[in-house]
Amino acid sequence: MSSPFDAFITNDDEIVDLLAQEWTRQTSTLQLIASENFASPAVMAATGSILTNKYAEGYPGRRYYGGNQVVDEIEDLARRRLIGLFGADHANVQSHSGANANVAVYQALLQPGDTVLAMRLDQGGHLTHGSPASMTSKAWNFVSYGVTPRNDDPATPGEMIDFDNVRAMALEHRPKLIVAGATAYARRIDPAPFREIADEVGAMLMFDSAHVAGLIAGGSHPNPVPYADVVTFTTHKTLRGPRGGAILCRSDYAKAIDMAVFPGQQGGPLEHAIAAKAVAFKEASLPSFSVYTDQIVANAKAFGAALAEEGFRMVSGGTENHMVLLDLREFDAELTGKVAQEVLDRAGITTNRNTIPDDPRSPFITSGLRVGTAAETTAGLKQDEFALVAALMARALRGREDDVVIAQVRAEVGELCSTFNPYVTFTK
Ligand code: DSN
Repeated sequence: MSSPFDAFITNDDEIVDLLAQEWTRQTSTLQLIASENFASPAVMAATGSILTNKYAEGYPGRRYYGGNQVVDEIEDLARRRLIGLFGADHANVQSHSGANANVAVYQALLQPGDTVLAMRLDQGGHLTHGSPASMTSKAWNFVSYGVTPRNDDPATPGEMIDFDNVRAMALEHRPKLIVAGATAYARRIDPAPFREIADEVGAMLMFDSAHVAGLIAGGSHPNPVPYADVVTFTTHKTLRGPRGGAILCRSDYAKAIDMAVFPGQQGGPLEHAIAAKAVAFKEASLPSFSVYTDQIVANAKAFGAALAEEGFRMVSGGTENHMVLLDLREFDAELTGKVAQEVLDRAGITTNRNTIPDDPRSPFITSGLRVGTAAETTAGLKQDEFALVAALMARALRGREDDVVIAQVRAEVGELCSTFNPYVTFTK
């Protein structure tokens, strides 16, 4: 079957063919990558709109090119809708990605060499939180905090953000900026203790809400805007918009943030993506979006519980957001994240390997697997279906040497996907 969205590409057989292949992949396999989602046809239509043809360097009312009367209204609408969704004094919707948004904030608020305290990548943080592989660690002096040690007592689970460590590091290093937020952390991140620690040491606070932005918009997670000086996020994860980033900040920082994004970091903004962001912000303001985000969280809980029943260990013993971070070693000491990801790919279940706290294996191999429920919740899966997916994952991984087992799981995945097609769900 070919996608209805490629009907306009009539003169490029190679791309039409590849789009058809990707349509088949997306609609016949399960998408469990925690940072992915299915944007609505309205979001995709805006992304593919005539706005891709317009140059608009600058900001509404202050452009370096003519002909931006309509574009100004579009970008203003996106900014107003974003502020309406989360609060905040000022919005910048031009960042091409979450990574760009983070770097723009550092550029706006810091001098080269200033100290920043953020979560370490191998404890759940992001590359732009000062990983040695990222330019952020070369331009600024990052020091890091992590999670508490593993504790298998469900009453006092470990592997949670270690606020004693955050405070101790802040007191020792006196950072100019503290970064809250993570990419591989299944627990709710409370912004209040971060604000307290930032105030104690006179630091600014940035909350990177890339993963949970949709959960915040839907009211399923606490809003960091009242606590943080700056909030960054991506628009394409739980927020279910086009690929991109955005920044919210207090008015004191508005000018510096805008200058850092353009002309500091980027050239012409992607106004087609900005129009699509505006569409997504409107969708996220509807009551049905809260129902959706509550379902994401309920699905993750059910998914985690079913995976635990199958013998997987959930890092931190549970989940409170859209993701489950699995330690594979309890399930099978020999099974690496890399192999698990490859086996599940063969079975039609798309995941990503991930390091877990204190992982003895390299980031390329890993002992962990990260799964998320945002995309397949969009497709309509509920708790019972996620329990079935957990069983299918366990079967595929136990039978990974047996092609017949993999083929059987692949067939059952295909059956599930034929009932829950995200693109059909949207048009119902
Ligand atoms: N790549 C994103 C994720 O998967 O979490 C972070 O940038």
